[in-house]
Amino acid sequence: MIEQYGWTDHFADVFKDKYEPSGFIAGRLILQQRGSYTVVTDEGQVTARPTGRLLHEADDIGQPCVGDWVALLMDEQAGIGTVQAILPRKSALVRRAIEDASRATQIIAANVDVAFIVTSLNADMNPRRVQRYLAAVRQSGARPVVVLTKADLVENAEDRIAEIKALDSGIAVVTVSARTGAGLDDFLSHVQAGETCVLIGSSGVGKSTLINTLLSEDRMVTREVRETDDQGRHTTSHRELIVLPSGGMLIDTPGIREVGLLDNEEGVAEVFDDVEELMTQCKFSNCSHTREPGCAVQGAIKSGDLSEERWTHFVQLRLEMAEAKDKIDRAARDVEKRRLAQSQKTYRATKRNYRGIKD
Ligand SMILES: Nc1nc2c(ncn2[C@@H]2O[C@H](COP(=O)(O)OP(=O)(O)OP(=O)(O)O)[C@@H](O)[C@H]2O)c(=O)[nH]1
Ligand SMILES: [Mg+2]
Ligand SMILES: [Zn+2]
Repeated sequence: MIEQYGWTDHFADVFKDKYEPSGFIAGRLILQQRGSYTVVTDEGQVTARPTGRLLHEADDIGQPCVGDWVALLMDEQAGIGTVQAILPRKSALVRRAIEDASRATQIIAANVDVAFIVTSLNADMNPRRVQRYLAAVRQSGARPVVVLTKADLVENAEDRIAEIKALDSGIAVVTVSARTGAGLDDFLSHVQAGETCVLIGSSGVGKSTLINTLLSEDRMVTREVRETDDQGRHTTSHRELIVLPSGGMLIDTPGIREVGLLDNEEGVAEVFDDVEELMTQCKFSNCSHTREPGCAVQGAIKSGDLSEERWTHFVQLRLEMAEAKDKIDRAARDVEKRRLAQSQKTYRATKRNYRGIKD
């Protein structure tokens, strides 16, 4: 059963080693709603909740999210499961809102192979935003594919398609219309059996409609965009993984609310659990992982357990994250400065008025 959901030897090995001995069962989180999850296991679908401990640990790895492989403990009588642990993720779409950089990591989807960046060919299209999504997806090592929807609504799509293609030479761009069925085969060619794909993009671009069309049923709720400004209405509020008849999987997500949220804080980040684990095993706690004796990182590179490439990637990513954080701190300071300046101005003005009255 769970093979259908992308269970691989890799996860099976990890599970057998670490979780099976405790009597846990394996499952994939396929539906995430407020406070409760649906997990598919070999015995069928069960409702599950995370343990308090897991929620507590969520600061570091984020809470269990759609796409996660988890270890469950079943309460057979109640027919409910508790999520005891999250299996190490292969990849994760990470979101951190710019205004709360300190808050816990939020994961949009886990163990994703392909990220479809969905934008409609009419009003929503914004090449700069697509570029930001692309940069973020590229960092992760997940494959980005740009999906241009509502082809039936525009006359001359060619220019717009060219504009997107010009952003990045190797980029895959698919043009579809759920209305006419154009481009659906092209889209499906990117959804390999056994692979997990996620649809991301603004509200109203047609993510859920695309899934319904591929399933030939109204599985997802969809809603008209606002006529006045063509904006979506935030119809989808949960994250859900769907298996297509072809064997590939698609995760539907709620439209991203804030335009430009992706600027520097939202992206698909590869998860480097293994590297982080290694770094805790160095002889010296302040190891710089360059030439110290007993450095577990350099040791693993030498023995071939860790590729030089992956390490460099990790170091780069950490640097970028530090830079992004600096930027946020600077922005916060600027806001504070402006606020101060403003209140001083008000203060001076009141003082003047006060004097004016008195004099
Ligand atoms: N003409 C046309 N309309 C489309 C197409 N695809 C979707 N729509 C319409 O666009 C509107 C919004 O579609 P949804 O699928 O709800 O959009 P969504 O991306 O899931 O939006 P959120 O769930 O809010 O993030 C609906 O009225 C759809 O019928 C298309 O290919 N052509
Ligand atoms: Mg939707
Ligand atoms: Zn080290």
